[in-house]
Amino acid sequence: MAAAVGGEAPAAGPAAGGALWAEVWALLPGSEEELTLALSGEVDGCVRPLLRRARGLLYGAEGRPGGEAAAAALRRLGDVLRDYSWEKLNAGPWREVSKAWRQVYAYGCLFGALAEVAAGRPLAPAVRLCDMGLLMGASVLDNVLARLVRVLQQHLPREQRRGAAGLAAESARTEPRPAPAVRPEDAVPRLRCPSLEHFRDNYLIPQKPVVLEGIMDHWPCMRKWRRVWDTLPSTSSLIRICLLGQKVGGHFLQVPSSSATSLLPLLDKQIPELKEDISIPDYCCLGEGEEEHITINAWFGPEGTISPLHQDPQQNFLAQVFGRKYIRLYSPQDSENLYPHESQILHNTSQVDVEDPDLVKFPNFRKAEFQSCVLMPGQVLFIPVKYWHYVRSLDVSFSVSFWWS
Ligand SMILES: O=C(O)CCC(=O)C(=O)O
Repeated sequence: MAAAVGGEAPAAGPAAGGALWAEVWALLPGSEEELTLALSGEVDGCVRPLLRRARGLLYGAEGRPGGEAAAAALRRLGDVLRDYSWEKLNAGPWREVSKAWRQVYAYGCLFGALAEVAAGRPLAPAVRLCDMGLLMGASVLDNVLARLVRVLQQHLPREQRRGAAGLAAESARTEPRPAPAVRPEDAVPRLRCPSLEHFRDNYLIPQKPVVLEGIMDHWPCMRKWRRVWDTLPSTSSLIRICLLGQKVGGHFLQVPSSSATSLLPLLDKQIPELKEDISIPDYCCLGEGEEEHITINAWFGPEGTISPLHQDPQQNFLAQVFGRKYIRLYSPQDSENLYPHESQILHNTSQVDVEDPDLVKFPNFRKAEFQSCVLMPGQVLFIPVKYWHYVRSLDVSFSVSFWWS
């Protein structure tokens, strides 16, 4: 099989800008054989031939793939690989998605992005593909997507390069929408650094929500939040994170939070530095589960992002790092007034639009009693297991949740 002649970058597309393509090419293995396409597990039989065909197009039959036609074919193969693996990524709970399918998705993004660059197209779509691969895929070729996006970023026009920090600053300039009124009688109680015993006896055992204050003040991320924005590989990562489940109307999740797209494994994969900047709340030691079984998730969103009313099978500490969130809580005892979806996969999600309920369709919703709060930076909300929660970001927001048992 072909290798790049004399170490030169094969001209995957005649339109590819020489310097950029050479930089991109340097990120890839030097020969077709070295790009092993290794996957961590089984995938459907049709996938490996598709991967091999894409790799063949990239390196070409004689070290010089067929220009525009090859780039177009590579692009189509990238689309097919992404579409095919996307189905697998969304077929069930995120934690059950196999790494091999996430690698296939990452390869689909890689081939798609390379095809864009090879064809000399504008770079923003290639950056977006890298971001999607980083978010939803698993690392391939020594995290080539992270390296590729860094190179592409440098070649983006300046106005598209402003970075997530710029986006945050931009949003801070606009007037935030007022928070919904929280009636004192419905407000979730607030406590400052309660003792373990006090929390256990008054909130954990009776399964009552509470907002805890003063327990995350020492987290380095509270000081370094700007770095959090900056560690994202590109502006579009942030946008993609927000768009993953977001409808035009602003709903973040189309699926319950225990399903695929809501659980972004950001802390491990995308911004591992962040994990060092947070701490597991001490109160988790009151649970019976091991610390390594605590699931930590990061939640980004622009103002208006909504997590529809849903429940989760574990206790939750939702820690607000920056931005504010309006949160409504309903007891599991009210479940029948909340009209959960009937399908198995959405049975933990309510059909009711909490802030604009259709009371003709869902008349018993008015019987459901709720508590609410505006979660502020530095506050941690305890959401007991199976407690229904609805969340709307009032600003660009970043929170970390800890699911524990
Ligand atoms: O913050 C959000 O938007 C959702 C959080 C959530 O649903 C959870 O932590 O389980």
